[in-house]
Amino acid sequence: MSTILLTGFAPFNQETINPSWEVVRRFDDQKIQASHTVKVAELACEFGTSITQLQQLLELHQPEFVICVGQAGGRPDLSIERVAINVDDARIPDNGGAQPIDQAIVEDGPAAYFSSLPIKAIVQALRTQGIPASVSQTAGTYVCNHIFYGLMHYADTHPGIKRAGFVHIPYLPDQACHHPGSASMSLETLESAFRLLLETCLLQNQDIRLSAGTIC
Ligand code: PCA
Repeated sequence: MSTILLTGFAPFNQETINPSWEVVRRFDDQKIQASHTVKVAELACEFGTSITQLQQLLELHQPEFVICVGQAGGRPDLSIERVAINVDDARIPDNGGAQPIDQAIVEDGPAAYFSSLPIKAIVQALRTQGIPASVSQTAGTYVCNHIFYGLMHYADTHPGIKRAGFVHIPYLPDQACHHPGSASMSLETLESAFRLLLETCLLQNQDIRLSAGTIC
């Protein structure tokens, strides 16, 4: 039995819940395709600490697939992130009070890493089931991009991880009530989305050709 590691984040920026942990925790010890077991964990919304926690989890579980998930309040759909960049630039302090500005995540690391998830196949699979999803060209420069870069750097320097990437998700409806005008997605829809996403990762050896770019 191989392992899939799925992580969510602790609440931040005055929220009392983080939808990423709310959905991820539902998968604890679940089987996907009868070949993989899911392990879940909640990461601190803190620069540095979150990467240390993730590295410990990667060493403990030796997963084949790793998907980190975070909240992107205001985004309307599941954002399948394409690229992690080697910079921290925090608009607000993290949960530990740190606010790095223009700081490299890995000194002398590459400028960026691409996700190794089949991002286009995931978008297509979700849309086919009526779940809004898109490829996102930026995971921001806060703790989510930080963990995404830390994950991809680890995968690049340690053999064994087959595929790894990051997904941003919208607010839950309860949260959106406090942010009038913001989009939201129910926990049930998110749960269906992640089941489909995990199955797609296991079944899809190569990504598909699908236009998912943007024009500024
Ligand atoms: N979202 C933040 C950090 C934690 C989370 O869930 C982000 O997008 O960087």
